[in-house]
Amino acid sequence: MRHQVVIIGAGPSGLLLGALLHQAGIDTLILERQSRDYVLGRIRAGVLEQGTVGLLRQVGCAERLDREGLVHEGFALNFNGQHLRIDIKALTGGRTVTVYGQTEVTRDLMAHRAASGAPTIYEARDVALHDFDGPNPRVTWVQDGQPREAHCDIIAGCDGYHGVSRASVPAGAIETFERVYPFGWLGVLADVPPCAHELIYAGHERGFALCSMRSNTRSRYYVQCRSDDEVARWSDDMFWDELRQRLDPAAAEQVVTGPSIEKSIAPLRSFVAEPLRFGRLFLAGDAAHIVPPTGAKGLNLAAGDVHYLAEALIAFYQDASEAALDTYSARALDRIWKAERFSWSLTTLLHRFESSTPFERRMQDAEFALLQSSETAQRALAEGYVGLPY
Ligand code: RFL
Ligand code: PHB
Repeated sequence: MRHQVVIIGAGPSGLLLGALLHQAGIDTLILERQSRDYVLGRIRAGVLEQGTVGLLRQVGCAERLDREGLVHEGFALNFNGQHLRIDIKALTGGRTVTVYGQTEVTRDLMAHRAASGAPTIYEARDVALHDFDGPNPRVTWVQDGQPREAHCDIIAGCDGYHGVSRASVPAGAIETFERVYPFGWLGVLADVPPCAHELIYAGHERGFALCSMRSNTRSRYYVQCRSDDEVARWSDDMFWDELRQRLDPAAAEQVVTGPSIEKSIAPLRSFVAEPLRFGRLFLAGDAAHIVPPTGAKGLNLAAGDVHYLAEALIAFYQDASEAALDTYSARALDRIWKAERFSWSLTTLLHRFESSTPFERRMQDAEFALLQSSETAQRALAEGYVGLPY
């Protein structure tokens, strides 16, 4: 079996890369460890930057997104009961974000790939990467109990934080940077109307809370919890009580409660691996970096990486030159580090750190006060939120 590019992972990074390369006539194989249903069962991101929406349109995979996605022109910050709306559209010269779940993006990309006839193998076990330090890499895996092998020119590691791609790089060739936050997010999905038309990010003595949504009838809420917390400890009633306590009274009053249809805890982490290229292996998306979800950057950063990587691979095949491949890592990392800074700073502003000193709490207060009084500070926040251009 031979393919030009073997992509490891059928999350948003792998599927979007597959779509961009297919459009350019480049033949790809996607290998995914999980089943299709398992991948679609993970509830994750909800906010898409314009650049991400643009890429989905470019590959012809935005029909439902354009119909069902909710365009947001602003979001709210609640800070110890004070309310501040960030008018992202006015502050960024007309840019907006779109609320459309990662599950739906993935579902649309899966259907698009199936219709294109390009191959995806789900439940590919024991995926292993070989010989990527030379021009003829190979990938092996086990399918229905049988060993399989594919030869290729390029391996794209789009297999998330726990994937095999980054783990296959010799330790001396890679440098990693990491901060693990001492808390997580407990998320609840419920078929109730959202408490507000726009997202609310709340910083409170009791901890952070976020009011988000998937549609006008489905809400997604989060509260900061202990990192060692367990979902089983949280009844729905406890969750709704805790959420309302952390919001300003006007927002709390609007919260419509109902049975949760999903409840999970996500740890918070900042992580970057450098570089993103190892011979003929390229990392993209969560395989290369993690941001805490506070800035809604993870999926959008993945889309940015994939944009740069697709451009470089298309140039590689068109010009028979590695020049564009040589610059992928530096181009992507420049944008990645800025998004890391943004996500870290919003996380630091809005969460309660048990270890924080009185001085550090006053710094959080001062940061919020600056946002309240300075349009320049608001603009910097809005620019980070809508995402940097590619
Ligand atoms: P994924 O989605 O993890 O997909 C990787 C895929 O690779 C497969 N895989 C393997 N396949 C073959 N062999 C192996 N050995 C393999 N190991 C793993 C996995 O099964 C999987 O299918 O990574 P990708 O594609 O890079 O996409 C990244 C995004 O999923 C992630 O950044 C976002 O979900 C982060 N995120 C958010 N991002 C946003 O842009 N906006 C948001 O609003 C937002 N909210 C969130 C989030 C992440 C969250 N959690 C749960 C971490 C909210 C939460 C709660
Ligand atoms: C979500 O809707 O899941 C969501 C929205 C914004 C974030 C993180 C998660 O910053």
